[in-house]
Amino acid sequence: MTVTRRQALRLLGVGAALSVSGCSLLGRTPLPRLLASSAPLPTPYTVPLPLPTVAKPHKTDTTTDYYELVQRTAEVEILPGLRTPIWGYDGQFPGPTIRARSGRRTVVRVANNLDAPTVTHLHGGHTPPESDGYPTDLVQPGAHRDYVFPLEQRAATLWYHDHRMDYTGPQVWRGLAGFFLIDDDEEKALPLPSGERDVPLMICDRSFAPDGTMPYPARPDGPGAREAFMGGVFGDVILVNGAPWPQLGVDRARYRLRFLNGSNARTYELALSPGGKLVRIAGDGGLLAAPQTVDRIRLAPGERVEAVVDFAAYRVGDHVELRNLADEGAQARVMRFTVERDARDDSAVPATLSRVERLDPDRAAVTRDFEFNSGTMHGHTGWLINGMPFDVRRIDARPKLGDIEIWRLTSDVAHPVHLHLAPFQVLSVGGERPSGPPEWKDTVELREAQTVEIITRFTGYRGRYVLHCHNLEHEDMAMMSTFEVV
Ligand SMILES: [Cu+2]
Repeated sequence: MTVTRRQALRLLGVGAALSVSGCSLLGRTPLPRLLASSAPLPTPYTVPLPLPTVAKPHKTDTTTDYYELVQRTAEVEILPGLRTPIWGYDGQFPGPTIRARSGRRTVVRVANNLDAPTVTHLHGGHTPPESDGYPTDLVQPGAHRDYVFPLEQRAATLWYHDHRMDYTGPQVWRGLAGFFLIDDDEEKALPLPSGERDVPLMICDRSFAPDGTMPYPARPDGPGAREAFMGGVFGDVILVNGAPWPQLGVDRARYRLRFLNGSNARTYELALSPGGKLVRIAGDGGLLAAPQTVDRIRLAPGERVEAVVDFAAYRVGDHVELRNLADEGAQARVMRFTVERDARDDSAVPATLSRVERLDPDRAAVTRDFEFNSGTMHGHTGWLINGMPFDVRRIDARPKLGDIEIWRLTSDVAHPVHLHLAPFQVLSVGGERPSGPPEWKDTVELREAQTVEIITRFTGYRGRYVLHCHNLEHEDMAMMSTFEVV
């Protein structure tokens, strides 16, 4: 990987700033601040995998389903025998799963019973601007807001989570996140595993104090303290659907696993042990054109991948571990499946899943550059886009409704970049075209000192949206930019 002189100088500049807190970049990703748990932790693979409850609409009519979620504090048992205070949609972590239908309007009333303002964003939603969760569209304590989702989009695994300006990291850490699954006729017609064999898996890391609380580091307001946040906040316990290193008993049959990386900052590289195939069928933006058999899946914060695993490849009694190859020790463990019984399986993974249009770069109206770098803001170090911190008074791009555009994203260190409103396709990574057919995404990982070109078409709605880093501490440290579709 080549690092330009400019990038090298920039990295050295950051290194100098970080040396204040005893860290040094030396051209590498900033050292993560791993919060060590001091609570007693369970033996991995002893806690059963919980499944989030499925929300029920309180009203439906010919066009619309109406839901209501109440954001409130609750105490839940995450570590056996300890009570952990959380902030949750309906007091749950993860929040209730919303199962919605493509093209069917879905209205979610979010009532805020917390003592802090919130913002809710439907990640992956093709949503009008007033319901997209712009970071300053606050719902104050005691108030509520109706988020209207037309869902004129294909089937996909989406999720909703807090998006409050400067506070998304701590508010998601406390539990404000849940699944939002969209289906459609095309997907329903496929013989993919369904029902109990369609399993959403929200993976995130947290740390625990002896009393069971999940402390988030104090806000880094002073110089020095802020630098400790530069890499993002990392926990040492891997949770799946809110349970530490859980285990799930499975049939000898195919399962559709919907992986979501709901971590603040941690990237995973998922693989099965003692080996096994993952058949990728969908990404952030729904079904791929054709399944791809892989032996590992990399997942940066905010990204989703759906994979089918056929547990008939194992014997009854076998344990199949889901490992994280990106880490070692306890953080290399994610969860474990235990193959419990033979069972009938009528599912299949068809050779053709969907049709995915390829956006043509020759039709792009404009190419824009966005550089994701650290820099100085308000006298201390922060994360910037094109040298500027997030400022709600500034619009950084004005794409025209209906236009295709190429956005060239360049990083200093690794950043998972998320674009609201417009799903995109990756055109190139480090100058190379990705192999395989195009797929729709909404979050893409920029590795260290890398340029990724994405191509997108702005459809549906005019208005103000954001592009930002989905490392939530980077986002809170101003790595966000407003664009307005005109
Ligand atoms: Cu970042």
